[in-house]
Amino acid sequence: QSHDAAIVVFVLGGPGSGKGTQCQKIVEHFGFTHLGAGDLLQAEIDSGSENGAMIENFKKEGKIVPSEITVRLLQQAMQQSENKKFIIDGFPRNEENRAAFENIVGIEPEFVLFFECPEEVLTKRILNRNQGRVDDNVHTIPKRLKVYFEQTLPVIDHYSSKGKVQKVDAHRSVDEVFEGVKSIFCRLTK
Ligand code: UP5
Repeated sequence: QSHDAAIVVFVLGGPGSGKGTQCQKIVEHFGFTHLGAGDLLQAEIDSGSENGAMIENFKKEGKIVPSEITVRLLQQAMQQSENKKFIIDGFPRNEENRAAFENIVGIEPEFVLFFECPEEVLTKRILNRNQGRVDDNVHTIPKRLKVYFEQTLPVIDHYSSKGKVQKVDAHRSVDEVFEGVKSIFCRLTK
């Protein structure tokens, strides 16, 4: 199955900025298929695959899993889907991720949805979540934030320089954030 006609939107923002929460609402309202890079990696851990233990160690340390693994999972999920419209959440997290996706999958995003949120709010949200994630603790959160600032913000800058970034203030209620998201999707995906 060819993906020449696939539409991809990347969703980026710090850990806890609300990417997953908003992606669920985008699926309901705009008929996209949601591919959470972190969710696909977690499914690999849960399946007990040979890479699972290695992936879990990266996650515990807040480090970015080697691109070939994540890109392969994303590509498989896209090929298995009937849909041609994808929101890819939490990816690309560094320049290497970005280059690997462009080289292997060969698709440029329509645009990049970027959730901006103060660091203290991110930390509070993650600590409040309390769902037993291996990386939601005071040891890993600062590492996740550091990786985000040092490695993911440059990816956002890259797309910004191409005029592709749609920024949303994520420090508001879920519904208020979605109002912003909705107007962007109405404008750019019709
Ligand atoms: N919440 C959400 N919106 C809110 C709002 N507006 N007001 C108040 N509360 C709000 O939300 C986080 C929490 O905040 C929830 O409790 C929610 O109810 C509340 P969520 O929607 O889950 O935010 P999200 O941005 O998705 O947060 P998450 O922690 O999942 O983001 P991460 O980017 O850290 O997680 P991800 O799963 O993408 O990655 C985890 C790890 O996997 C990475 O650290 C890395 O080790 C690895 N990874 C890779 O190596 N490569 C990849 O490509 C992807 C992941």
